[in-house]
Amino acid sequence: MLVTDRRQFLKSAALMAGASGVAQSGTDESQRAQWLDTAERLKPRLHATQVAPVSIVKPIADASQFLRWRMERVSPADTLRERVMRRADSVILDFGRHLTGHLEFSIDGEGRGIDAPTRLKLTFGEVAPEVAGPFDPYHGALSRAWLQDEVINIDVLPNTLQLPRRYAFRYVKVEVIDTSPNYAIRLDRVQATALSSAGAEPPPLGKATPELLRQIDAVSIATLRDCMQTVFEDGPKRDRRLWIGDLRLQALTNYATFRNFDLVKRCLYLFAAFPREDGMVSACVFEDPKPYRGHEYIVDYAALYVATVLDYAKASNDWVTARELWPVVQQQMEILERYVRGDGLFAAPAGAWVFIDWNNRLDRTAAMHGVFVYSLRQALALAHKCGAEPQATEYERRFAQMAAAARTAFYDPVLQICVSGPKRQISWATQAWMVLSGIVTKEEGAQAFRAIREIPDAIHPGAPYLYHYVAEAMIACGLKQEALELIESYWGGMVKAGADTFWEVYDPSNAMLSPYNSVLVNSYCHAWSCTPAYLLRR
Ligand code: RAM
Repeated sequence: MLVTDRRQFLKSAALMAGASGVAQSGTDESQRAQWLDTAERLKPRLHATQVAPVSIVKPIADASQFLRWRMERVSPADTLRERVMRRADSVILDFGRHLTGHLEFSIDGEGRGIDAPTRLKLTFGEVAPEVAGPFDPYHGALSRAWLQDEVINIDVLPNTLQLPRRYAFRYVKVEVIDTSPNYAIRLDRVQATALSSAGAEPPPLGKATPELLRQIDAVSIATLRDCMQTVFEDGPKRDRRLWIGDLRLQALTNYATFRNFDLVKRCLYLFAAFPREDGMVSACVFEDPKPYRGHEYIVDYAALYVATVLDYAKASNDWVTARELWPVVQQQMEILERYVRGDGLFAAPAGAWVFIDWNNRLDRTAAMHGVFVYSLRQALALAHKCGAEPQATEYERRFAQMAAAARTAFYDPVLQICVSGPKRQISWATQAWMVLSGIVTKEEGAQAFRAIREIPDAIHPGAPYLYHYVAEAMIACGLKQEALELIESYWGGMVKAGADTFWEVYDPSNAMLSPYNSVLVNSYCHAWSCTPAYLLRR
């Protein structure tokens, strides 16, 4: 059969490639099945840590707080067992830290005969607002089911329960919806099992590091720890899945902290195993009930898969994996190259999802061009390592052409800044990617960052994902002190606002910012926000 023949051909070609050290392009079904197998063999066992609540707390509305609430300590958590609760009573437990995991507790009843079930509502919150007020009416754009609440009916007392779902939380609110008026209930032995594949904590930053930076580092590490499950999840509350953009930043931070190389390798193979029919990697992958690809394709995420492979190989020195994944890398470049116009400018097809940042006002043309050129450079380095010299030559030629085209289109020599789109929009995203791609020189980049600081209506980043690339670009053009100041003010701002883990979105001037029309569904432990631990160790 033709297909078998083709597979045979590819297999023998791959074997030949292995012998000569030259990797081949293209992937086939049996190869993808093997990659899935590799990914599944690397699935980690999670470490479990028992965490007990530390306090009973009460939310107080407080306009001076960024999130509009502060938690006041009422009593130590072990006073819970003395608390007699009846219909409409409630209590909020504070675990003193963020965690991803399960909850269990015991419940007993006292009074005249237990003649009715007990109905409890449990609400889990990463931050105070989630347990301070009701979730409903909910107007968010994403499913209401992401909000972490449950109603349970308990028929028999005493009882010990472990809730079946996994939650991401620091606070748990328990409300007694009903019991029989004949009796009251008491809760006891409330305990959480925190899960993570992160392993041993990395050493903290040296004592000479200023306190705020040490706190930022600790929060970054906690963020990464709680997102590290059987894949690098974007957020353990939401979306609980593997996205390329998040993976890349988590992996970089992981190399500087937990150094769990196998988890990155597993994730790279998961993407490789489930490309679209034309070979483009999907933007996200789900794990359950068995791994499958998400239905979204993000142009810049596909490009950044290339960098993620290169970063991994460099950090782990596992070039065998890089060579095995080379066909996937090459295919991303091939697919994306089709969007490069004759004049050397990248033009994503209409309707394609170019992410770059959560900011609707952002003109993404220059930044996307920059991401692609950046990826060309990563692909070039990989091509050399994989013995793919013809591709290396081609990438070099493309780089020269696209860098020159970008200078003409995006660099304004008078303003000494990069611009994007027909309205010559000035944004932080554009500067960051023009620097990281090597399109502007270090000196030009440094000047552009100095200039943009004086332009208040320049388009600011909307989320930590882009703030990371801004900081990274500042470091790349020698503005290390400015990058440090950015980390202190931006991520430090979240620490000062009480973050135990870094948030998916944070705009110091707008506490109500949500890409989903409800801050309740924002994730407050988010992968792409964990990078200060990496940036501070650079
Ligand atoms: C959201 C998630 C995720 C991100 C995508 C693009 O759903 O926050 O982290 O990578 O968008």
